[in-house]
Amino acid sequence: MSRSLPNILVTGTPGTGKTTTSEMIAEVTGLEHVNVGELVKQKQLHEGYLEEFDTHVLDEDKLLDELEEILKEGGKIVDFHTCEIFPERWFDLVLVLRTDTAGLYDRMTKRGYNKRKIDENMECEIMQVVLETAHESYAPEIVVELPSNTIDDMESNADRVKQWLDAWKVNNSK
Ligand code: DAT
Repeated sequence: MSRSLPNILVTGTPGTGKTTTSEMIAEVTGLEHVNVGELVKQKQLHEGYLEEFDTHVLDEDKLLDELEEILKEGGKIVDFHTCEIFPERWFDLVLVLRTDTAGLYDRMTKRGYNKRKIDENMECEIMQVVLETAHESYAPEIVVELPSNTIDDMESNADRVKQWLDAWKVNNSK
């Protein structure tokens, strides 16, 4: 797919900082943040809510159709905890945010997640599930693991993306 601006996927276990980081990247790069979790709720791209897991059951077909339209012109930062459902061709860069367990536990407790959800997400982060899934789903050279423990980390991650974008523009200018 040829785009005048790249699309970036920001993924990671819930609580690792996808939304906050995506907003900061949007601020420094001018790219547009697409919060997939919010989009799913707003546009009802789900088949209902599962109380037990405190989550919506995705309607993947609907979600992919909606996102295909949004992403086709490029310039989007897509923020979602699941990364394997998207076509590989959509993204030019895939960032996997990582947070140390103590910090992640605190963030999820502050959010009021139930114990089950906290345990699941802690295990997900410890077992590097999202990182491994990203490596299985995308070309190795576009997958980048980034620490997201502190505000400094977040700022330096956003700066890195800005530099990457500047290089992308040079390499893709006609
Ligand atoms: P996610 O979108 O991955 O679920 P979030 O962006 O909503 O995560 O962040 C969850 C909470 O953690 C929020 O209160 C902001 C805080 N946070 C996120 N990234 C951080 C970082 N790198 N340093 C400190 N706090 C961070």
